[in-house]
Amino acid sequence: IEKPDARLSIGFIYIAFIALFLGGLMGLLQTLVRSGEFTLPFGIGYYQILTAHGVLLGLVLTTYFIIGFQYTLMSKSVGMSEKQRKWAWISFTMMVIGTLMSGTMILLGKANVLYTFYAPLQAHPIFYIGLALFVVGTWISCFVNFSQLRQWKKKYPGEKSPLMAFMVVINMLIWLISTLGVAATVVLQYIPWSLGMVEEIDILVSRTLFWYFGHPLVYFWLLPAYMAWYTIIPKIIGGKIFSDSLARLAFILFLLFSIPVGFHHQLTEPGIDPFWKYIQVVLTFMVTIPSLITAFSMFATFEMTGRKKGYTGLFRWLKGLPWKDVRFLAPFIGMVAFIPGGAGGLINASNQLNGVIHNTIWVTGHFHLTVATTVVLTFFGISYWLIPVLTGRKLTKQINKLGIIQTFIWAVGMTIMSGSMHIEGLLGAPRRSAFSNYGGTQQAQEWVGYQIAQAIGGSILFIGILLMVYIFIKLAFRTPKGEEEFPVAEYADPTERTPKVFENWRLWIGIAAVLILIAYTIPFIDIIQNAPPGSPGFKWPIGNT
Ligand code: HAS
Repeated sequence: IEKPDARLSIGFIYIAFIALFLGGLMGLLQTLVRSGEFTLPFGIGYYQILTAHGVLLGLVLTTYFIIGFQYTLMSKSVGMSEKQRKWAWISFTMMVIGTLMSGTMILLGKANVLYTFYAPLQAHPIFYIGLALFVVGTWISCFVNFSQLRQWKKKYPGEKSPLMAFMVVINMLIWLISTLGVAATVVLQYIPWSLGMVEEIDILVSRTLFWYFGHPLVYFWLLPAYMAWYTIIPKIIGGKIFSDSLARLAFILFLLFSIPVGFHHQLTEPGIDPFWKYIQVVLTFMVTIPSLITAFSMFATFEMTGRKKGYTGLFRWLKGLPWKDVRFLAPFIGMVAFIPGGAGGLINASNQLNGVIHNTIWVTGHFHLTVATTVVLTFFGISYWLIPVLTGRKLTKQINKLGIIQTFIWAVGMTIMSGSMHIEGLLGAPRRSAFSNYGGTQQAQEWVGYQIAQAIGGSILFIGILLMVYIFIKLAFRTPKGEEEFPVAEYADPTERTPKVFENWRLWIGIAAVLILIAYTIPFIDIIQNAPPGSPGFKWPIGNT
């Protein structure tokens, strides 16, 4: 890709790795505090570091890595004009200013509101204003990506868009549609409330608007990993893309079903009619289908590649995969983690089982498998070739070896930490709480061993983070100059005809909008109209004054 495009992407990736280091440090401190063996110095609060950990890793690392990576995919597949690049830098600048504003408030202890930041927790207005600026910055990137594909389409009328660009546009559509919810709650509820312009805030409205965004957010994290699985991994293993149509279908299903499902985070909340929770749970099970399609496609690609290399038998073809290549190994371990991670998601989404795990540390275990292993290990896997491509360097054998060690450290640390979180959650331990012996109750005694295991897992993971940051510095500034391969896979069947309807954007955006309206309109009106008398009312600027 062109040098100015590389500079843009690496700008985003730098911020992502700074966030990885700082956020990882906060994570280490947090598991140590929860073990009961360590107290934070200088009056630093538990919720201050928990917020910093969640925001830095869940929001900053992910968003910056994703947008930077997606720009690279767009530059490679459809190109970027001067004007688009200028707007992309404007987007970057706004995001950075917003991040610095919100981040400063967190560090000052004036925004101890966790990464989900919904009411009744309240932060300093600058935290919310920074957040709004950050979101608007990301919207500019959405429109830059849309215009990149539109420009390509104009140049090649009637041709099928490149798969990478198609996937990026879907992901940015999900982001754009879902962040409308979070922007609404920040601008209409939190900013006026935190500035003291209104005294009250409707908590259920704020949580509903948050989760309207919060669930699609997890797919915004996941889809770039899927982009790499579908379009890059086949090339790395010496294979080909199993099916273009199936890949596009999976992404379209995410666009349709990832948004109207936020209620599965609110199953225990009063004030939402159970019928609408039921509808959204059904839609949640629909959104697992594209992941099952992806699992099928990956297995198919792996098996076809192994057999092509001459390996036979039921599973002997696994031997044909390049286990010593970290560009494959790290994402592969991520895929394996998604088998229990996804199964945990199905448990969470089932109403009765949700009653067992909700607000326990099981949920924290779930998302450390999904986002912190499946997604993050794939992002690490991408970094081994992406950073040298962007900085004009080579991935050396030594870094490859260190990468393999890093992957194992991550897998071991996460198995210990996430595994003990799952079990401790089933024993009833709450999430998001500092260490307590709960008045010496018998039940809390049972949790202690698991909390120590989490501190051990967390410490191993921190070593993994330090090693990854070292690898990043090597790849960005130290390894020998050269041309690293940008792996782009070909199709197994180049004559495959992808249905034209897959590129009918109006149709898919229209269906997505209809599904959102069905899932949210009536319950939202209910929420606003039926606030019980005396409950903190939603008074301004919309609501039942
Ligand atoms: Fe989740 C809570 C349901 C997926 C992240 N989730 C969370 C939270 C986060 C999160 C951050 O229904 C906590 C939010 C908070 O702070 O409160 N989740 C699901 C469901 C799925 C799911 C149904 N989650 C994810 C992904 C995430 C993520 C992905 C991040 C990236 N989640 C929930 C629910 C809650 C929840 C409830 C609320 C709980 C509560 O009460 O608070 C599904 O999308 C999962 C579908 C996935 C599969 C797996 C497919 C497997 C694949 C791997 C194939 C492997 C291969 C390797 C090819 C069905 C694709 C080959 C291997 C060999 C061995 C050869």
